[in-house]
Amino acid sequence: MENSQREAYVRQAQSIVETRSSPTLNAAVAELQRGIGGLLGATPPLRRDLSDGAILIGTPASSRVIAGIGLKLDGLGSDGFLIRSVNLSGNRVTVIAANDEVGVLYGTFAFLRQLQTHRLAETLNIRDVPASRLRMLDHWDNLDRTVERGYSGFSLWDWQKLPRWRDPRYTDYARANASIGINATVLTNVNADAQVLTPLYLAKVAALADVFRPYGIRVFLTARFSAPLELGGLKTADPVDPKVRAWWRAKSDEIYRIIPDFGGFLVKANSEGQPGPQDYARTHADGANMLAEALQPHGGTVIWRAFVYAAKPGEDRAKQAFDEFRPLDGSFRPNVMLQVKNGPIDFQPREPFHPLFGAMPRTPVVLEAQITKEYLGFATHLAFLGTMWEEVLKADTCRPKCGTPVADTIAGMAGVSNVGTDRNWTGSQFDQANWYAFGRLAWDHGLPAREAAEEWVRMTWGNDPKVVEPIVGMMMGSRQAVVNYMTPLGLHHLMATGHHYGPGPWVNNLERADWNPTYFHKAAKDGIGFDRTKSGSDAVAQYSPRVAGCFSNRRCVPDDYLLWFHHVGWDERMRSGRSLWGELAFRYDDGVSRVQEMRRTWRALQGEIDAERFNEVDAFLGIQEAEARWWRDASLAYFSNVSGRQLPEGVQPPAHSLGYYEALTFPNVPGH
Ligand code: BDP
Repeated sequence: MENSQREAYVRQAQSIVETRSSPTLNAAVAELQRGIGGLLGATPPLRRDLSDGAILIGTPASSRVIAGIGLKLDGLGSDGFLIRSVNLSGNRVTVIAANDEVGVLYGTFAFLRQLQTHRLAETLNIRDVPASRLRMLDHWDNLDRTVERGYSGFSLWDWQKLPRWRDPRYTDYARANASIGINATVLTNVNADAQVLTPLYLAKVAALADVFRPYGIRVFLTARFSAPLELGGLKTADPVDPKVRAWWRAKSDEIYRIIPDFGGFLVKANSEGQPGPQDYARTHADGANMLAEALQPHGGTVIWRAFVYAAKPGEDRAKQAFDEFRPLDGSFRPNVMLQVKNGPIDFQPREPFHPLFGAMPRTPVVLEAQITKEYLGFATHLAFLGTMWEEVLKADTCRPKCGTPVADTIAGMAGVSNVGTDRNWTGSQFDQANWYAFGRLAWDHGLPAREAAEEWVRMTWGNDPKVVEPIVGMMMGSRQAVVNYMTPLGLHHLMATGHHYGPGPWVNNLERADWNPTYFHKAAKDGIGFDRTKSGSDAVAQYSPRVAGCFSNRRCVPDDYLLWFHHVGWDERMRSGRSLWGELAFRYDDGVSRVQEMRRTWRALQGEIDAERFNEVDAFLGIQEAEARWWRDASLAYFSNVSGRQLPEGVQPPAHSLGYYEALTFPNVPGH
């Protein structure tokens, strides 16, 4: 930072005035002191009285000055905040004010962000209110500390040492989350273990809740639907059985005695082996409402997942959640939310938006995104997901009318966490950006992904344009690179079995037909792609007529979704003028080239970035390039074989035979 700028900032940060101490306000003061001290080299002291250059923080209840200066706090809710430069008895003061203390904490982090990104204006006039009330991380953490789809070490929650030992990382985790507005955390895996609901574990959960509370983060747990059998010794978990209902009521009462601000339960039911109400011929609404009734007296929420498998055999996988839940709209209790994945299949590199968005007007819907990169090459592949989430948030549902983007249909966002015990928290330097961008977009659904990327780059790698521009550029193109080398043109679910590491387009031997890559791509002699129009599964009909009309129409459907919705002949012409086969090969090549380009861009930054992080990213990009080639080569070898076509002219042949790729095994990759 230039000296003149630093001096100007120091003048705006001379002291901190907090007139009432509380855990949350104290946390805000500590952030300001640490942040300003670290960034400007001068730690502002905490004072009782205002003087020039003071930062006054608080709520109308905590500060008489804030109550008296006529700030317009209505409309800010509990989480929104104002940051204002004001003149108070001749002193220039920065006020960070909110209705609730947590809003003050959010404002504090916003102030620090401005400072750290060198964008702090001399006269501040910021008003910020979150778009959604629920901004949540879902941990897929098991009680043995393994993490399902975790690529960053073990679970942070050290159950054995809790509740007595509160690892300082719990506080840092809460700080990081609060800095981006995350206000809820589900500690346990959706593939749930009922043990977490026992007194032994609840005491441990309570200790975590205590650490998180000052940072505005409420704790949720996953509830295993069969817990009344496993813990309560009942003979059934049938949601209409009075004993079962009484068990859940007593369990909720017990939890709230220990954790008074407990958030509620997240439930995966009747999906991938998880028990649920359908085991007793009841509906998802029966199950959710039973839990909701138990939580309701305490203000808790049930978050019910829509990621289910339909009972109807043979139904298109993409249609199952909609068919199950759409008819239930209006039958959930008010404290039930429905958590819907961004797309109708399963966290693929690209999916069209889930047709349930906008289709459940009487149910609060939470958008579920996957921050951990299960289907995007794990932690070593650089894929900035802000662009993916921006794409889905902006998608026009045309429900109830066109001009209604997904963002306007949701009541919250949940991100499957990528956080673990690795020193860098997320398994790679760049995966921190996905945690960051998730929080920022959950707070502000309209925030451009580029802006989230730039903020993060400035705070992580530096403010020099020599660094900012190339890195933001890499990030912005990175997800499309992955799409192109894995699943171009709307292809999906081509990953190898179980662990989902690497290509497996040939796999056709799984227990359920709709787990097989061959089911999803339907490649054959005549062409490739899943016909989801009227002539096929008619999944398009789940969208509003306008959206369905476009997706069904070859002239309207974007290339990005072509093979998601259509079965297309290998020789058919594409918008580019190439044949489909030519276009596929072109895209696979393009995916690899984009990674090579990222590598070159990164290499050119040598010397601008500390050696340790530079080398790690450089090595990871090397892994990504090799694996992008592997994806490209294996996919082209396979599709060339099923189509019976030679590679298009000028396309480099795969390094190995198809048999070679099919025979590869990976005993060492993280699995479930
Ligand atoms: C799939 C994952 C699986 C999860 C499941 C889910 O492969 O591990 O349990 O999603 O979301 O993508 O429940």
